Amino acid sequence: MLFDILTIFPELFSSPLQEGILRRAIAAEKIAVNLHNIRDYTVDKHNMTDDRPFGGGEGMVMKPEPLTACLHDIQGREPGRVILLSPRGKKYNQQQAARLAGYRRLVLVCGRYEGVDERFAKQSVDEEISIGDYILTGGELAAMILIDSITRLLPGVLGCSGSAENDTFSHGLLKHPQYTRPRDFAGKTVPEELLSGNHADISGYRFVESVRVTLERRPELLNSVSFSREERRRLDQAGLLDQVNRLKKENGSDVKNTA
Ligand code: 9D3
Repeated sequence: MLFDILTIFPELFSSPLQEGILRRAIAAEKIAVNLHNIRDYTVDKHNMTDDRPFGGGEGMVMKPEPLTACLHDIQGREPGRVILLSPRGKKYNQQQAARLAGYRRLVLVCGRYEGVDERFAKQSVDEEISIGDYILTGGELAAMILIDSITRLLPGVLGCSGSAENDTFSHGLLKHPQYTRPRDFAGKTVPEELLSGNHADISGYRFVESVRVTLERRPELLNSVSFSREERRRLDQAGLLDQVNRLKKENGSDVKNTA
């Protein structure tokens, strides 16, 4: 998969791409990341990438010509999906990461200042994406988050196969807590169920703890989850079933329980 990044700060991308899984994905040619400095495509003698907004107001707007010239220069026979990172975009999630992982080439346009000229967005951008409801200083870190979340979904990128599948959001619950050695850490011990070696007990314990943490931190996720008879029995035993049922009733859950 090929990522092209249009930015006025290409250096921002260097260290995140030089460590860990992304570094290995690049070395193994699972992905390539080409950085393009928008300033190299400016048309005036001061190399201006931004200008004042028509109609007045705060801040600056990115000029359309350098962005268009940069796109024109790089696109060639495989233009790629052009994505503008923008606080006005559609909110990003795991489902969108999976969708974008299906493209062969993504062109990520990083805005700065108050945004880009709307004529560039209309003419050249396929979709606008926001990574969430908080304010960044520009699109670069958002683009990096797309690269990171998409790359780990590509075949052969994660060493241990299936570890992408086996994550939070694939079951719709938050993950259960994890423990490793030592068995006693500063007087705090590991839950007995995990030491039992009994796989039914271990998975039952983990299931209950997943529901417990989801109820506490992300109760809205439970609306999209359905529980089997056996799961409801486990939740009842842990004293969580009434709470789960009440929540689903209140919110008119999307999903009915099975069996
Ligand atoms: C005063 C209105 N602001 C919009 C909320 C202006 C503004 C703030 C921050 C315009 C651009 C930016 C820079 N942000 C991004 O480029 C950005 C972003 C973000 O701020 N939050 C979440 N996702 C993204 S993707 C790109």
